[in-house]
Amino acid sequence: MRIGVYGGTFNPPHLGHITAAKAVFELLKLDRLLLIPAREPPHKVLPAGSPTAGQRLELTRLAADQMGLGGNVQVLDIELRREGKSYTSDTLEQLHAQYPDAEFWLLMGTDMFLTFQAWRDPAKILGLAGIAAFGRTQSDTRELFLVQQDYLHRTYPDARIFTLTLPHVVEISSTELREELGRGGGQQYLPPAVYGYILRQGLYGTAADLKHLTPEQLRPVALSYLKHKRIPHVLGTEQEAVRLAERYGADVKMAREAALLHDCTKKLDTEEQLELCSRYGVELDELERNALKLMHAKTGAAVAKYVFGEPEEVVEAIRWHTTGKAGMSVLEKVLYLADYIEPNRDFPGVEELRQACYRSLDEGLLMGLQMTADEMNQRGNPIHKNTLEALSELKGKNGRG
Ligand code: DGI
Ligand code: FE
Ligand code: FE
Repeated sequence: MRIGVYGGTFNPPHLGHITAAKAVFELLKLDRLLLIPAREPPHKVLPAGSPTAGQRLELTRLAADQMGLGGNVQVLDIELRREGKSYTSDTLEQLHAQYPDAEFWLLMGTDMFLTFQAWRDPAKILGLAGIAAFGRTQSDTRELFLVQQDYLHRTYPDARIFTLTLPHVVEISSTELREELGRGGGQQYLPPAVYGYILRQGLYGTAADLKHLTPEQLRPVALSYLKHKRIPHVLGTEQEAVRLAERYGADVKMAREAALLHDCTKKLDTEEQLELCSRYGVELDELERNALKLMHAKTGAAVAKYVFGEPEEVVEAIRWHTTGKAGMSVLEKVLYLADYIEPNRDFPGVEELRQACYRSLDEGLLMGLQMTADEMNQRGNPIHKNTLEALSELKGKNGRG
């Protein structure tokens, strides 16, 4: 197994790191990539006011998730947990013990490569891993790299060194990026979810008021709560909710905010859901306590209310987006159906459901609720009483009309 090891302070992880790591992953045909945030970099001190270790870990996890390599990229906290300076030689020793048969490649940019002989234990490092050094320009890679590569080969005859030019790698210095973030910029150098997490936590001098975000700020913040694969769904729901709100006269701003936040707790496990319930006083009924998939609507509503100060209409729309209920408002129906028919949804019958939604909101709602009930029956899952009440209310209306 070929494993890439990419260490750094990741303060913050940005598109420069991500594009380089992805390119090396492809070029070296790696099986796995390990991103390892350093606790204390050996060659510099972390600037004052840097995020905590836990925040840098989370930032790196969000960045890793954005690489689209699935489980092939992992973020390890082994350096964050080890006391003192983070030496690569120690880390590689630890990894080698864990994966004795793996072939390790150490990823590094120009600056690190050119100073490699000054690292602690270069001989030990080169015994445990090859170096994959990447430069951003031809001149970096050809001239400077050749001299250094020659030197290392003469000094460490068994060294494996692979140098690559990655012309499409974004040129960014973390120092400048941090300064730009403090001035309200920098967004273009970061994956949206990483930027959103920075805003959410107020890192690097960003001082966004979470209770009064513009849609342009709320969008990345909302994405920072999601797993990579759910991002298109939430953006699709936003689009669809805005469209339905315009058509049926719901408040467009509220529809947008409800859609962006509706699944913000979806990735949490049962224990984390229950923790939010006790923090925000969310009450669950018996079925909800036993169905993880039903909890996220309730906890998502609480986060929208207490973290983002959303108005009650938005909070309620999120609260009922999974089960529906009798007596739904137009905004609640809009979110329920936008979630169901957004452009990325692709299940048998979705086209009929879309057409029904654009003929009449209640016709769509009835069809959607019925589809959920049928599917629950097929899978042998209990149907929530709110869903049943919503259904019988709509059927009653239809019967009378
Ligand atoms: O969060 P999304 O996946 O975007 O969509 P959602 O919030 O509508 O959640 C759908 C999931 O919730 C789906 O896996 C089925 C589950 N669900 C919806 N209604 C019921 C339900 N599960 C049970 N047990 N009972 C229900 O009435
Ligand atoms: Fe949901
Ligand atoms: Fe959803």
